[in-house]
Formats: sequence, C-alpha cells, structure tokens
Amino acid sequence: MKKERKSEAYPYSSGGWGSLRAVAHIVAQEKVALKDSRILLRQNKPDGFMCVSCSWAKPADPHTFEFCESGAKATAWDTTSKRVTHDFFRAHTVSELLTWHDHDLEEAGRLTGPLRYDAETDRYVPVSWQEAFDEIGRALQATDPDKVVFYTSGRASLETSYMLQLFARMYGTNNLADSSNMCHESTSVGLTEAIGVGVSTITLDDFEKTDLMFFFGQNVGTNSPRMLHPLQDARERGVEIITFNPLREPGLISFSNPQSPVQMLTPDHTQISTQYHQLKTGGDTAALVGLCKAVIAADDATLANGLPRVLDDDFIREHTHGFEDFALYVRNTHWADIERVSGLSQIDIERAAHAYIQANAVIVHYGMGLTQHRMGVQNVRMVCNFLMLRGNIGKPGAGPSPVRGHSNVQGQRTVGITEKPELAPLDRLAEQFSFEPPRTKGMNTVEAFEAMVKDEVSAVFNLGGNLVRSVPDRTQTEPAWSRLRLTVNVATKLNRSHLVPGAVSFILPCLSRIEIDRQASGEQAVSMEDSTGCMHGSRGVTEPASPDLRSEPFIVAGIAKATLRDRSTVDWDAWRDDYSRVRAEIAKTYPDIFHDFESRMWTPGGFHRPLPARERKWKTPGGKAEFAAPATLEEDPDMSVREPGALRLMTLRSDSQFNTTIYGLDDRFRGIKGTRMVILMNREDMAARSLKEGEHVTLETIAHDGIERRVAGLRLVPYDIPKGCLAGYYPECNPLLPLWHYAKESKVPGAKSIPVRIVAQHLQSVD
Ligand SMILES: Nc1nc2c(c(=O)[nH]1)N[C@H]1C(S)=C(S)[C@@H](COP(=O)(O)OP(=O)(O)OC[C@H]3O[C@@H](n4cnc5c(=O)[nH]c(N)nc54)[C@H](O)[C@@H]3O)O[C@H]1N2
Ligand SMILES: Nc1nc2c(c(=O)[nH]1)N[C@H]1C(S)=C(S)[C@@H](COP(=O)(O)OP(=O)(O)OC[C@H]3O[C@@H](n4cnc5c(=O)[nH]c(N)nc54)[C@H](O)[C@@H]3O)O[C@H]1N2
Ligand SMILES: [Mo]
Repeated sequence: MKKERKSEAYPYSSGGWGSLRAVAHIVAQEKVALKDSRILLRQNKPDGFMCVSCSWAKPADPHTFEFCESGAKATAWDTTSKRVTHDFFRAHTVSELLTWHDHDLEEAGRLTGPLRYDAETDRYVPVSWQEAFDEIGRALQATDPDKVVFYTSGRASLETSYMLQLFARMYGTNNLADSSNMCHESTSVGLTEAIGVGVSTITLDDFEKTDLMFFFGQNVGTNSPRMLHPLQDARERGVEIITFNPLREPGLISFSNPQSPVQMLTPDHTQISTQYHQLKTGGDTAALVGLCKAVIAADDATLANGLPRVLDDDFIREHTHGFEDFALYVRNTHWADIERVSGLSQIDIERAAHAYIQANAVIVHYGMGLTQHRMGVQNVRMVCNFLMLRGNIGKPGAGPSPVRGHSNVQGQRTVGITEKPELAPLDRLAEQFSFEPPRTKGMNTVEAFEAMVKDEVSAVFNLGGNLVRSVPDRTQTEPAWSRLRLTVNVATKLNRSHLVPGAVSFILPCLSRIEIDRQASGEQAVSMEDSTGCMHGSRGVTEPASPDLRSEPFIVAGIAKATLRDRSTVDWDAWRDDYSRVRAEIAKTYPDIFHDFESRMWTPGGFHRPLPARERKWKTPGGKAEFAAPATLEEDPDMSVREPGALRLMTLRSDSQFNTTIYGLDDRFRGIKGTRMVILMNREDMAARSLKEGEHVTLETIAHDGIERRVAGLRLVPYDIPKGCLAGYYPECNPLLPLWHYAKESKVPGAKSIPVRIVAQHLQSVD
C-alpha cells in the first residue's frame, strides 16, 4: 500500500519524534537513572514485566522496544528517583497538601513507608506495618461488612485480586467495586446479553486476517499506542480503517513509527483512518442504526435482483434471535432522524456501509466514547447488531473489540472482583475454602458513592484508586469520603483521596509491578490478563523504591489475617510468602481458564482464556446471539429537557495523563499547552454566543435536581468539533458530572455526555 504524505492540517501524527522527545523529557524530569532507563527493554517481554499503563495485548514476538510513549512515561513515573519521606510530612500538613495540584502531589515522588493520619497535628505520621494491620483489622471487625466497600483499580494482579475478593467475601460482603464500573461495565453487560461473554472476542492474530476495522470512540494514539503497530501492519496490507469520533484525533489520523528508521527520517507516515466521520457525541446508536439500515437496504436490492445476499442469512438463522424485530425497527427509522441525532449525512453513512459490505471479516474497536453514556449499553448492543448482520462474530479476523483501560482490569473481574454474586463462583469458593459466602448483591462504584453521600458507608479499602477525583459529582462525593470512619489507601504515590482522610486513615505504600518482589520463598512473579483475553506472567526488574514498601499480596494478606483471625481457613502467611500457592487456588476455582497456570503463564504472547463466542457457542439464556432493537435513537434521556443553547460536554484524556495521574499540562496531540483548564468548542457555536478565543468561561450542568454544579476558569479553545458538543479534561470537569447521570443497566457514569450551559466569566461576575 502506498504511504500518504503528512497532511498540512494535522502536523502531529502520533508516534514520531514528538513521542521520543516526550519520553526523553519525562525520563529527565523524574531523574530516572540511566541504567534504569534500560529497564524499558524488559517491558512487555515474556521474561520481563508487564507495563503498568494500558491493557493492550503483548505479542509473542515482541519488538526490541515493546513499549510506547505512554508506557515509557508510566515506567518513568514509577521508577522516579524522587521520594516522599517522613520529612515531607513533617514539612507539610494535610490541609496544605490539599491545595496542591494533582500533578505536584504525585510528582513529589514515591511513598516510602506506611502512614497513619494524626488529626491533632493534621499530618500523616509513620506507623509500623503490624500496627496498621492490627488497627485496620480491629476496626473492620467492629463494622457491619455491608457498610464496607472494597475498591480495586484495574492494575492489581490476578493474585492480589483473587485474594482480595476472597477476603471480602469471608469478611461478609460482595461490595467489590472496581474501576471497570466507571469504564467498560457497559461492555460487560451489553456483550454478555448479546453474545454470552463480556469481553473482546478478538486476539492479535485477527489483525492479520481482517479486511476492515472500525473505531468508535477510542483514542488509540493516546490511550493504547502499542496497538498502532498491528494497525500499521494491517494498513500496509490495504486494510481500511473507518473512524467515528467527534474529534479528529491525530492518533487516529496518522502514525510515524518511532521504531522505523525510514519513517523517522522522512516525512512519511502511515495514514490510519481511511474514512473519518465526525459524529455528534452520543450519536453512535443513530450512526449504527444508519449503517444497519444501509446494509439491509443493500440486501433488499440484491434479493430483488437475484444476486448473492448481503446479509449472512445462514448465520442469522442458525445463530441468532430477534433479527426480525431489529430489522423492522431499522426499516421504520427515518434517515432524517438518523442524520439529526448523529450529525452525519446519509451519504457518509452509506459510504461506510458500502465498505462494510465489501469486507468479509470486520473488527469493531471501541472505547469510552461508546460506553460512558446514558445509553452506553445500547451502544454496545448496536455494535453487536451491526457485526451480526454479516456474521462478523466468531470467525477469523472479525468481532467486537472493546479496548480495555487499566493493565489488569479485565483480569480482576475474571478472578472474582464483582459485586454481582451471580458472576462469582460462590459455590466453588464455599467448597474450596469451607465458608458461606454472602449471596446478596454488593455495591458497585456508583452505588457505593450514592450510599456514601447518604452516610450509609463506614469504611473504604481503596486499592490503587484516586476515587475523590475519578468519580462524578466531586462537590458531593469528596465531603462524603471525608465523613467515613475508616479509609485505607494502598498506593504508590500521594493523591487527593489521601488528603480528605476519614476519621481513621492509612496510606499503605506498595511496590510497583516494575520492582523486584522478595518474599520468604524468594522472588515472586504475578500475572495479568490483557485486552484480548491472554494471561501473562510478570517479574519485577528494579530495586524497590524503599525497603519499607510491601507488595499488594502482602498487604491484603496482612489485613485479611488481622481481620478474619480464626474465622478463615486460609493460611494467609503461606500465600504471602509464595504466590504460586495463590495461583494453585485460582486454578482450582477456574480450571477451564487456569489449568497448569504456573507453567503456562510464561507462554510468549500469553495463554488464551476459552471464549465460547469465538467458537460461535452462545452462553446466553436463549443459547443464541441476540439482536436488540434500541429503545431510542436519542442518546440521552436528560437532553430531552431541552434548553436553548444547551451543549453536551465530553470529558477526555490527554497524552500527558494516566487517568487521575497527571504527568504534565500539555496535550501534544491536540496542540494544547500549559493548562488543562480548557474547553474545546466549535467556532460557529462560539460566534453565536459572541465568545472569543482565549476567553475564560464557566460551565454549569443542566440538571433539575436542586444541586448547583459549576466549573469556572475554563479557557476557550476553538476546535474542529461538531456543533453542540464541547470537550474538556477528566478529572478537572468531574464536578459537572451528576452521580445519577449513568447508563441505567451498567451504572457507568455518562462522562461523555454531560448536559451543560456555558456562562461567560464576565457575565457570571455581573450575576
Ligand atoms: N495515556 C493514557 N493511556 C490510557 C489512559 C490514560 O488516562 N492515559 N487511561 C486508560 C483507561 S483506564 C482507559 S478506560 C482507556 C480509555 O481510552 P479511550 O477509550 O480512548 O477513552 P477517552 O480518552 O476517554 O476517549 C475516547 C474517545 O472517545 C471520543 N468520544 C467522546 N464522545 C464520543 C461519542 O459520543 N461517540 C464516539 N464515537 N466517540 C466519542 C473522544 O473524542 C475520544 O477520542 O485508556 C487507558 N489508557
Ligand atoms: N469524567 C470522567 N471520569 C472518569 C473517566 C472519564 O473518562 N471521565 N474515566 C473513568 C475510568 S475509565 C476509570 S478506569 C477511572 C479510574 O479511576 P481510579 O481507579 O480511581 O484512578 P487512577 O487514576 O487510575 O489511580 C491513580 C492512583 O493509583 C495509584 N497507583 C499507581 N500504581 C499503583 C499500583 O501499582 N498499586 C496501587 N495499589 N496503587 C497504584 C497511585 O497512587 C495513583 O494516585 O476513572 C473514571 N472517571
Ligand atoms: Mo478505564
């Protein structure tokens, strides 16, 4: 395939020199020792450590440099030579630290030893590990287990996650909330309903067999850059890529491979998207209905003319339910409505549908642009409907590809982190460990905060999250967090959630996965599952940032032992000393997935978990894949409370952040420098409101619930974004996101469709 030259309008192809400069900058900023920067060569290698950044697949035959700009930054962030010592806390009270920027808190360096909040001096003070475990154990014993929430952010290894879910259930609760609840839970619900598995059905091999790929609402260049390599290879085979995204994301437009000397030394690059459709945020159901409508119309035409069918009639008949109702809905939907809601023209949608019809094997990649909506689950169902029309599930080179976030977010769910009792193998756990697990549903992340706001939660065990920043409605949720009786934070770096301590609060600093984990039986390894359902082993390679750090399994075991005492049949000390014992238990609980775990975890490329949908076995109640007609084309029921001038805000990530971890204030790809307090807005929308570039505005949420939500001091940046849509950064804009503004079926917050009005700052001060 011919490579196209750099386009004038988009000077920032992803990768390239900009990416290398960004890596060099952060390595210098974090004062990473030169010998340590060599650890990047062990990143994502079969005998090395699995990147702490995203969850993209790790190939069996890795590149020499199997890392990307984001992964290198994440590694530099963890291996920094900066330290937060006891002197740091002697110098700064918690109230003072609360005024620091998120960036500065983490930039202070790695935490070095366990700490307990001292309300009298308003400081964190050192505590011994055993004292911490004993006090937490006593506090948990004295608390109603239903009022305790165990949150896991998606980095925790399979071993840690399995231990934590077992501890929580032995303690007496299914309150196992996690980051997936704010992320791909719409996938877990939607895909399970449609095809009987809640995860991607594709693997890396499918990139070599596909004819066409779609991207809906996933920003590959920023959030999963290693995926650009197989995409580039596919493009070079002539595979088309069609993107639906409100923003023209440079990473979805072109890529210069920093590992290709030719691309680095010439202005050449690989064009990524061959069609780019800038739909309105929340317009995906409408766009997908349009695509299906065009496919069904094309099928009607072939039938009328006696030509080969466009629909995969055999697949639909043999493998699916509900096609007739779905087709009726699609036929009855008018193009005018599709165009209005999606913001795209019929001609453009038909152009994409035409490419779809020509292709034999199609993958749909998608991310937060689909899941973080009020209708997020419906969006996922629409992806399945679209793929099923031409049998694009369960055949080589085809399938839905939810691109996961955190490096083990998929895996932690596989080994039992879930608040839904029906998703955990409770009977097996009961038998294996001789206890009676709780059978009632626990709280997910949103439910936990709904309860917290009502003072119905007493304690949170926070494994690796920064919840007061990542959850919606900060002005409600942050005060609720500080009213908790107990907060236990297992973390590598200081974050804001540590600085609004509950009555009793601990920071328990842990090893990063990059560090060597020495226990009584020797150096330990851990494991994780990537976005394509492959399990990998991971070994730390650097010396720990401090001798007083402990591993996550060590900490979970310590607290479990102190809390459960003789109520538990588990020898927590033995598990702590040798993680292979934990893996042996995982393999007993889930033999289909984890048999011979210990040896298979080092398989180059990982070992696959069995995925029935890949073999066209449908683990749905009806035993078939299910079509589902959407309930509505309108993306957001709240926007039906129309207000003239209402806008829809999506909250996004930049390449200088990993979720609430802010590496820097620039967004290299989107050309924004020095601040994250910006709002991207359509020029015509600005002109209609007499707003000027660079002007500061306040956003207010349109919600009729008596709560005022506003964020002030946002600088306006004119941007190529559809009319009616705005974009800002997460987590800065989280105070605007109402806690109730979530997808009904999955409770994933609608972070990509917040109804807002814009108030110019000068107008506001007159108020
Ligand atoms: N460098 C870096 N990597 C990361 C992360 C990070 O913060 N930084 N976070 C990790 C995590 S936990 C996750 S979940 C993933 C997130 O990765 P993504 O799924 O890519 O998430 P976002 O960056 O939130 O934005 C997704 C894209 O959706 C588009 N979008 C917004 N609204 C809509 C819509 O209504 N329809 C469509 N079609 N598109 C829309 C936006 O323009 C944006 O390009 O990345 C992971 N990797
Ligand atoms: N408005 C809006 N809100 C969102 C989103 C959005 O797009 N828009 N995205 C949502 C999504 S997809 C997600 S996944 C959540 C993420 O939300 P969280 O899970 O709450 O947050 P993270 O920012 O991933 O966690 C950051 C902290 O992890 C700790 N940490 C880093 N490494 C380790 C480790 O190895 N072990 C431990 N124990 N701790 C570690 C560090 O101390 C750091 O401060 O946010 C959600 N919130
Ligand atoms: Mo995520």
